[in-house]
Amino acid sequence: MIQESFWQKDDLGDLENCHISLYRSHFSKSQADRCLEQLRKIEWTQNEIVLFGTKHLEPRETAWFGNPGVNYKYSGIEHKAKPWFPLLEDIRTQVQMASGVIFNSVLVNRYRDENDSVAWHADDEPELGAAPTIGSLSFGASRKFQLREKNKRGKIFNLFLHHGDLLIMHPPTQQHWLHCVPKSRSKTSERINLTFREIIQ
Ligand SMILES: O=C(O)CCC(=O)C(=O)O
Repeated sequence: MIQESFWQKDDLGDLENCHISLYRSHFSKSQADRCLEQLRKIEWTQNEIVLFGTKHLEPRETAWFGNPGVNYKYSGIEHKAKPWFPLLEDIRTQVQMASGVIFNSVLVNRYRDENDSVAWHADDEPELGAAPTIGSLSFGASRKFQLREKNKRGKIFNLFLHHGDLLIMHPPTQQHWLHCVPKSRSKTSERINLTFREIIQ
């Protein structure tokens, strides 16, 4: 059963050029538990990223899956797609049905604990095209997800993504807004997040 809710206007107002749908518990607890258990077995990589000219280990682990030849470059790293496996194909079908968008790839992210994070960014690399839709599904620990407008020191909007929640970021969100998952101050267990994308080839 799909439970759909959108930004609560009371909390967030009308966010200009930000179009987001949030489906709470899109996967039931038992489905989400099964996904988390299987996704844990992925072969993870911790990449080096370059920040202000210095190399660092990315504070999370990732894996890139997609159709043959669908490669993706971000933070200076070229990711070669590993082939889909049955669970990932099933999840992709469900995310496609909810979003109405066909995805040819997914970046799977593993936040091992409260110290893992992803910095402010937009999914706006040229290979995602001018108007990308991102389908983001979360399993495991709840983490804070933040949004703020690009090029502005304006308000930061917070929401928590829980086990089984699906967030769709529609166009033109990536052109105008940044998002991040900050480190958490409280002790946090593992979270696995999947961001489905369409790479234009
Ligand atoms: O973990 C998340 O919820 C967001 C991940 C993300 O923004 C990304 O991988 O580009």
